[in-house]
Amino acid sequence: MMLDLAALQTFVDANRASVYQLLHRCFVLEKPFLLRSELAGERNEFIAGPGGDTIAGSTLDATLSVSQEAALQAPWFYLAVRPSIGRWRYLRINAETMQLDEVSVSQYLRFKESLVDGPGFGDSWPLEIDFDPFGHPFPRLKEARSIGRGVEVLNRHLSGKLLADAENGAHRLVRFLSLHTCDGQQLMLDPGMNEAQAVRRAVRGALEILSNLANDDPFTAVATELRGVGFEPGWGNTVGRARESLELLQDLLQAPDPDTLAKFLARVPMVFNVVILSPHGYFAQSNVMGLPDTGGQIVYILDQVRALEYEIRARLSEQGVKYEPQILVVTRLIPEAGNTTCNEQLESISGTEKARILRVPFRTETGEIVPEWISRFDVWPYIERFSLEAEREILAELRTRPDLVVGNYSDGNLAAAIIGERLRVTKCTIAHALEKTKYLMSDLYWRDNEPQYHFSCQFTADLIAMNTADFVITSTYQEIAGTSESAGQYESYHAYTMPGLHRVVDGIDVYDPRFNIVSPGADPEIYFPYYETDRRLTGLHPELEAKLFEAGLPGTRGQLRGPDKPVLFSMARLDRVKNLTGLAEWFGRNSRLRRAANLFLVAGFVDSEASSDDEEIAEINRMHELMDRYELDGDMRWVPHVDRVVGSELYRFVADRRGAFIQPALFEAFGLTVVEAMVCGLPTFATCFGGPLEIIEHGLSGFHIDPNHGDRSADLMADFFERCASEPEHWTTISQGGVDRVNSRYTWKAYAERMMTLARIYGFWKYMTNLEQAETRRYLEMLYALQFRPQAQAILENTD
Ligand code: UDP
Ligand code: LCN
Repeated sequence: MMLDLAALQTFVDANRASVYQLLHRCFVLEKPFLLRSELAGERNEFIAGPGGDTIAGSTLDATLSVSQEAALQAPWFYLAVRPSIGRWRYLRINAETMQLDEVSVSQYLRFKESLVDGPGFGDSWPLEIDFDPFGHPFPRLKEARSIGRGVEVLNRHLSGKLLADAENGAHRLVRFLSLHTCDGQQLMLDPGMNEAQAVRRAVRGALEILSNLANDDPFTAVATELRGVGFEPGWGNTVGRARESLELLQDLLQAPDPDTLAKFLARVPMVFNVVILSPHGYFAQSNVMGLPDTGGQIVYILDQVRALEYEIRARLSEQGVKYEPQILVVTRLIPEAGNTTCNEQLESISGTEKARILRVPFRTETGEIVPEWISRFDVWPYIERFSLEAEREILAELRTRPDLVVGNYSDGNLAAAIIGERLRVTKCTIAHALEKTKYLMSDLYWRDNEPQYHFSCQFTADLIAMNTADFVITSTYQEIAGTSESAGQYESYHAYTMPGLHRVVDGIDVYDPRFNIVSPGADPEIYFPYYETDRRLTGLHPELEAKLFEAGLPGTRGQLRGPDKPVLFSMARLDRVKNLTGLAEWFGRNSRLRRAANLFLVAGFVDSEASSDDEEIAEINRMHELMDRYELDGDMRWVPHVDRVVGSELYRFVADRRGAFIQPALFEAFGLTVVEAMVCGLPTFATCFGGPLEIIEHGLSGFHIDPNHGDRSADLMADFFERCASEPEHWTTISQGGVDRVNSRYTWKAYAERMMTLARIYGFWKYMTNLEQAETRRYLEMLYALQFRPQAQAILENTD
């Protein structure tokens, strides 16, 4: 939408009475802030009343419809307007004078601060964080539809520049090719060959040598002869591949274009060793699922490692380089680790040749090892020391520098920023779930949450990590830039204020080409459709039968009265945001759904004594209350968390009974259970807030539900079960739709190929553009030292 201020002012002037009434209606609510939905509610009611038709369809109405927030205190009415994805403008209207102005982001945030802290406060001079003046090394994307495809835009733009600077560009490309070594062996080009003209000649010579041989002859047959003209191994494992690679270089040295460049870089051996950081939670391969802070991120990383190792090894083999890639997942060593392996320093990762988990402890200021698990919200005082110790351990373990450092979640991303900067390697961050958007106004009212959540540290760490990364991987588009109606998770870091701490006026730009969507998948060895009967884990069926139906099974609650009914299944950690208690309530209230299906929950613990997590304990107690209140024991079964192999067969076991999966979260960043259930052929209902909005095509491969309208969602599920009872093929259509959707869009194979492409291309451009952003680095260091570190330190001081 175009925002035309002059037209808006003209409309306001011509309709002063109606506009005043509308503003007045909002003022009398006596709320300092109105969210988009609240603003829409007020607008709708006003429009339905007398005088409302003057506003309906007007330019003011259009502006209100794209406003994300209003901040108000009579006579001032401020609006945060989002005319299109990732673009923001700020307006204010004075209800006495009816004067309308555009204000800067800084003024808008200052007004918000004054509403939180009282008049006068907003006039003080807080730290304003602004990344805009540093200039951008890479061009910004122009179109919202390009967001999340940064690498393509970047590659196109920079290849153009390389072409424009022909001889110098070619020269740098040649230098780049002579940088590659592996295990002390020179690869690609002899470092003595640093003139583009000489390389052009040599390529011609090399192609002539190769022309006498068959395509599938091994490269080793010509290795000595090629070395004589300056070419080292790495061009291909066969004569045919080496020829193709040399021809691509020949084309690039003549006229670089983005496609040829991407194809050529895919052939250059650049990534051998990868470090993946994930400090918090219990990181291990078994007995950890369902423990606090231990969920999808662990599953994601373990699957990612297997896929990446396979991909890197396959590439190196095609490139003719004999090297076993090393991937290290670096996490926290927890001495008091219960029945997990989190107290072991090293653990090999199953399904890989050489990948391993390396555990490094958290230490106190005096160097003692912290023995117990620590919530992800309390890790901040330990991360710096952890990172420095991890860096030493990584170098000792790999016996070389990694080529890529990948951070996960806010703490891992900060550690990756610290280690990656010190080692000067390509850095990638993966948020998994940014806490900022999970809690309403978590920035503005940060002080209320500080004792429990320490967002002052977390959001600052996020800003530092995002701005340090060479590239950012997200699972979905909406994670970056939301939808036309709602802002994205990353977008929420663009401008916000934490009164008394800092005011961010340009924290991150979603049009930055660093952002790339690379969606995860579900391990095909574990998650496959229910109808692949040969692969089914039938040995587990008696156990699953007992989980669902056995009376009095210890640690469970509920005994299903109608065991033949289809099962509505949900499985998640028992966090508040997962909303399993909300689901129990919708189910309890909806007699049609209760008649049509039984509810089966796999979540946390049934016995609150077994949990050490406050939020989980509160949810356990609430679940019991709801089961009592709605007398759910005959229609609902609740069992504690299970491991993922059991979980996978459960999806299929429920599919055998023509059931469905429901993911009712208030917000879900991605939602691995959603793709797992779908690819197992279990029709899936999932929240419309977050990743599932993109994963599922409503009505084709599953259904979206709105967790804020539980009754409506329960009706939708009841409709589905009733329809399937009379029309069984409806179940099969949705089930197959889910399988097809995941297979076409969410696979680890595609993930690994794409991630390695990104690592190569960003690594290449980092070198080619000589991207030493010294000013930004210094600014980030200052933010770290002057703001993050004291806030982190304060956590320890406040708990002493
Ligand atoms: N999971 C599991 N057992 C449980 C609960 C969950 O194995 O009792 C697994 C589930 O199969 C999925 C992951 O934990 O692989 C949860 O990931 P998701 O992205 O759905 O949510 P997160 O926990 O990361 O918020
Ligand atoms: C964290 C979450 O909350 C989930 O939505 C994701 O699926 C998971 O991480 C893996 O990225």
